[in-house]
Amino acid sequence: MTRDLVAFTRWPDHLAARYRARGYWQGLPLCHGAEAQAKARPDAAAILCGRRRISYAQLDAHASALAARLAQAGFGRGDTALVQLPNKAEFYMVFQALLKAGIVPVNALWSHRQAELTAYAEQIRPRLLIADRTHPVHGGDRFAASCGGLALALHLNAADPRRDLAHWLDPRGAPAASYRPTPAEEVAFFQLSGGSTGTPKLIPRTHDDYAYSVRESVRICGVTGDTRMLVALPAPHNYLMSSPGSLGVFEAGGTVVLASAPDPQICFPLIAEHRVDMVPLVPSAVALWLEAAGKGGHDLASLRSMLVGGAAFAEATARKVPQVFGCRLIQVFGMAEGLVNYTRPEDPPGTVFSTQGRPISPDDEVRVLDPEGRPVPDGTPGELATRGPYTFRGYYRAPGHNLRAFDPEGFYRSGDVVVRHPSGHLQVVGRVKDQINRGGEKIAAEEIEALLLRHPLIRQAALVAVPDPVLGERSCAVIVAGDGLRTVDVRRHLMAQGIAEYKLPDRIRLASSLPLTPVGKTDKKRLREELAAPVPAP
Ligand code: AMP
Ligand code: DBH
Repeated sequence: MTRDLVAFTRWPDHLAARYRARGYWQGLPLCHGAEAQAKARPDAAAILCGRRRISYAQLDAHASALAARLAQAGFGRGDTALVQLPNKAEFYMVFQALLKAGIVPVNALWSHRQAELTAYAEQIRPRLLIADRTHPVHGGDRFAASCGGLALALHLNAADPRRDLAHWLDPRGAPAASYRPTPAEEVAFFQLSGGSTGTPKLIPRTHDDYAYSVRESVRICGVTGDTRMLVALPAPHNYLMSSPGSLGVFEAGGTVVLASAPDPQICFPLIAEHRVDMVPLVPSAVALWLEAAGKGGHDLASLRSMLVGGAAFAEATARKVPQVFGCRLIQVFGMAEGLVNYTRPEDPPGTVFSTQGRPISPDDEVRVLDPEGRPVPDGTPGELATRGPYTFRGYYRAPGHNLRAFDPEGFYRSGDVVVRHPSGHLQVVGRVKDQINRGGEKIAAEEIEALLLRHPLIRQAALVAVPDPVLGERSCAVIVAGDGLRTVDVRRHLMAQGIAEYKLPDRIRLASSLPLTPVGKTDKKRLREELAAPVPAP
C-alpha cells in the first residue's frame, strides 16, 4: 500500500525545487499549525461545539491519544482511512490524529450515502473506517462489511465500548506509542472533487502544497489569534478546511465555532453568543442571511468579514453584504484541485463586488484558453487552465481521465469559463464541464446519468442545469423511457442506490427523444435552453 500512495502524480523536479526555494513548501506536516498552538497558547479556545469548549491543549491531547492507540493497533504509514463525521469537534480531533499517525484519510461529506462512500472505499481500500452511528449508512455494519480489507471501524455514538471513538480519543490511559506523519512532500489526505465524471474522483493533497495554500489564505484574509470563524458549511469541504478554513484558524490560533447548517436561525444566535467575526458562505446562504438580517432581532455587530464563494455570486447581491452586515466582503473562487483566488483588502470596491479575486501565489500560472487550446486576450472569456505550487498534478488512480484533465505541460483544465482582467482578477462567467452547481454543491451529470441508466425502463438520460432564483441552479433529468415509467419510480430508483440527496434531480421530464448535436451527442445546450424557456400557456 505504501508504494501506491507515494506514487501519486508529482510535480516535476524543477518546479518542486522552485517552490521550495521560494519558501512555499516548508517541509512541515499539516498537523503542525494546531500542534504549535497547543504549545504556544494551550488554553486558548480552538473549537466551540455546542456547549463544549475545546482548548488547543485538549485538541492536541485527544488527537495524540487517538494517534497513539491507532499506532499501537498497527496502523500507520501506508494505511488509508474513510472518515464520515458531522460538523462536530471530533472531526478535527480525528483529522489531526490521522495526520500525526501518517494515515491518509478521505473525509466524506455528511450528505454522502452508500454510492459515494462505496466509490471512495473502492479507490482507497481503507483499513480504517471512522463514522457516526446516527448516520443512515452506519447505523448497522453492512457498509463496513462491504469494505474489503477493513481492519477496524470506530464510531461516534457507538454501543460497543471497544469501538467507541470517544474512548479512543480519551487522553486518559493512552499508550505511549510512537507515530509520525508522512513526509511533507507526500500525500497528507485526499480531497473530494466536485467532478464531472461517472465516478467521484479523489485529489491527492500533500502536506507541503496544502499548508502553503492555508498559510497564504490566513495572511490574505487577515486571520489572527483573535479570529472567531463560523463553520456552518460542511467541515470537510475544501473551502471550509483551507480557504482559510479551520486549518487557517488553527494556524493562527483563533477559534472555530461549529454550526450544523448555514440557516440564519441556527447561525445568528451563535454569532451573537460567541462574537463571531468571520464567516465563509456560499451565495445561496448569503441570500437567506440577507433576508433574515433585514428582519432584525439579532446582534450581528461582531461580523467583520464575510467570505463568499463556491458558486456564481451576483454583483447586486455582493453590494448588499457591506451595507446589510456592516462587514467586509471577500470573494473567493477556489477548487479542491488547488487554485484559490481572493479579492484583496486593497482592491477597489468595484473589483471586490464584480470579480472572484486573483490567485494566492505569484507562481500560480493561469491560462485562459479558447476551445482549440489557444490563449485568449484579457477581457475575453475562455477556459481556465492552471498549474502552481498547490494545484494537484493528477487524480488518484485515474490515468485515463488525467490525460484529458491536464494538458501536456501539466496545466489542469478546470472546466470553468473565466474572464481575466489586466490586474489578474478573474470573473467566473460560465462552465464547460458537465456539472450542475446547486448552491455550491457540485453534481457530476455523468454520475447521475449512469445511475439512471441502470433502470430497466430507462433508455436515455441527460441531467442538465436549470436556473433557480435561490440556489443559482437546480438539476433536471430528461429521460427517454419505455412505457409505464413514472417520475416517482425514477426518484425511488435513485434513492435505492443510496446517493446524496442533493444529487436527486429537482425536476424529472419524460421525453420521446433527446436533441442531438451534429456528431450525435446529446445536445445539452439546447436542452438547457428549452428547459429554461418559459412554459407556454396551454
Ligand atoms: P470542487 O471541484 O467541488 O472543489 O468545486 C470547485 C468549482 O466550484 C470551481 O471549479 C467552480 O466551478 C466552482 N466555484 C468555486 N468558487 C466559485 C465562485 N466564487 N464563483 C463561481 N464558481 C465557483
Ligand atoms: O467550491 C469550491 O470547491 C471552493 C470554493 C471556495 C473551494 O474549494 C475553495 C474556496 O477552496
